[in-house]
Amino acid sequence: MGMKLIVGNKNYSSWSMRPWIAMRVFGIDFTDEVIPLYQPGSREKILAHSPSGKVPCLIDGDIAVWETLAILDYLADKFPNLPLWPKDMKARAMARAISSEMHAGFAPLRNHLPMNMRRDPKRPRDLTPDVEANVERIDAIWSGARAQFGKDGPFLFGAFTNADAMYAPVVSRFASYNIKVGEPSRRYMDAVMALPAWKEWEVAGLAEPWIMQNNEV
Ligand SMILES: N[C@@H](CCC(=O)N[C@@H](CS)C(=O)NCC(=O)O)C(=O)O
Repeated sequence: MGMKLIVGNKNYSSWSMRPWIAMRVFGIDFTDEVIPLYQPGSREKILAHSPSGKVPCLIDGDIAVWETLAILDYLADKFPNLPLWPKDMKARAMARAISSEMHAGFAPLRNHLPMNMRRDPKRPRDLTPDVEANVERIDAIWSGARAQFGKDGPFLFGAFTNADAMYAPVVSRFASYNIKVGEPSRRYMDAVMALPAWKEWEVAGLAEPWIMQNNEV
């Protein structure tokens, strides 16, 4: 039986987008199952697969992997010939560090600018100092990786890696809330949003019927 990725609503579930886009970009065969979040019965449906009660969760036969970074590492272990992490040690160290920084951090940005691909970017949104500090740090991460490691392609380490997957929902948020970043980061965002896998996720998200409370369009 093939692998299955349990995800939340594609319009809103930033964590779900990360392993999904990595698997698509790397051509890994899988199916997905969307569990709409925060509906009656959502929690039970998620708990049937994921003991943490959170999505994403990858099901590979009798193995279940939850937590986004653990899923990305599982895929790197399962497919050692795919460059899910950069091969070069220095680039790989940075890719893992910035991915961990994303996984553990940026709470103000995540709380203040929730992913919502339907949002009209022309609607203004004031940023708090905490959010501005997060934006500055991410702009520095993106432009720094691009300058140091990005010469062989448009992504953080040239070719697409798990680090790009970790930041893909941030690209979505920056686009949806019209967040200003420097030119190298802007070009990086354009490259991520031009991926066929991005488009596929976005089309599916925009077509979903579920609307969250406090949804802004
Ligand atoms: N640390 C987790 C975070 C996962 C997470 O917060 N997922 C959200 C959706 S984006 C979720 O499952 N929410 C449902 C709930 O909390 O009931 C990871 O890395 O995967």
